[in-house]
Amino acid sequence: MTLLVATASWASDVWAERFRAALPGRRIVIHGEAFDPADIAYVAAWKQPPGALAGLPNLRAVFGLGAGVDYIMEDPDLPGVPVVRVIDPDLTNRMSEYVVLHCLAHLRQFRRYEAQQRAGVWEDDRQQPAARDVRVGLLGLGELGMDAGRKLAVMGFDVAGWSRSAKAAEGIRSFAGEAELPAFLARTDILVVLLPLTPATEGFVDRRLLAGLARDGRLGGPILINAGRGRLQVETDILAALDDGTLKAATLDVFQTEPLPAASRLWTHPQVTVTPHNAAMSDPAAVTAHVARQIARLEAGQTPEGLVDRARGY
Ligand code: NDP
Ligand code: OXD
Repeated sequence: MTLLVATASWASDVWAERFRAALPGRRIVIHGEAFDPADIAYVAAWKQPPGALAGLPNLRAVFGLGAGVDYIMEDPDLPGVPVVRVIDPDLTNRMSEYVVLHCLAHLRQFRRYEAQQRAGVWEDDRQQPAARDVRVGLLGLGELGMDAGRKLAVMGFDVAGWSRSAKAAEGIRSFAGEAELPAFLARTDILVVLLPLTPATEGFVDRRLLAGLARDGRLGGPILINAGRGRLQVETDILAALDDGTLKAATLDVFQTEPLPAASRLWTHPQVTVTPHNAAMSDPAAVTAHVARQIARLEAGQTPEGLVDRARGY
């Protein structure tokens, strides 16, 4: 039962070595090497090269090497086998670190004081709100949104989340479905986007959605943090919203085109923080161990953890 590592953008050899350690006795091959397609039972993919999923007659499952699997679901060669994504505490913790860091950075005006230090300015307006005064809204209350929400609540933020189905979580107010979206947005000072990219969510973060955010908050205007996927957002709308004050600031980890093109105004906009799609890195040791556990479950006739619902696309 051979596993094929197929990634166009991550170091295939590093992942193959980790898979050899996590799956002793299995053959691990890399896309581009010579192998018999009939031997491949599993593919481990991150942004796989075109055609990597085609012509594998004995394929049993495709494993995404991250939490989001949009690039697998959009692959025209994806056969009708189970698709399994990463659900792992290591990745979840990393995302929560990112979300809490950037919510606190906006709350505590980190960039303002950094600029003041560079200019040698000692100035404090004595207007610093507390976390309890700031309403964070998580757009997507799944594995990552829920953990980040709990940790934000521990910091004192007033936390709510929006998802397809209603949730019961202590310290997080749940909003669900289209009907409750306007009320959710209207009580949100910091919007944290942690939706998956699907046909239903593409372009969701647009001008209309941003215009629905709270105007009466303590941060001087609403703030956007997107750590989900770039194609959830309409970047021209975000820039227009920043320019006309609909948005006060944005922290973006993901972009419609990655790497973010040099000509994008997001690089230089004074109210934008850019990070290079690394809010929650996939750690090879943690992720290969997760894949090995799910292969054991599949081969024991059990449902793997992280099985993607093909109809919903996440
Ligand atoms: P989950 O599938 O666990 O959660 C997704 C959430 O989005 C769920 O709450 C789901 O609702 C909600 N949702 C999905 N579609 C809709 C819709 N049409 N309307 C309303 N709610 C919707 O995913 P994770 O939390 O594990 O991951 C979220 C995303 O984060 C990933 O798909 C990936 O794109 C991104 N990511 C980014 C990383 C980075 O480094 N920047 C790292 C890891 C992930 P419900 O609960 O009702 O199903
Ligand atoms: C993921 C990512 O989906 O890193 O895990 O973007």
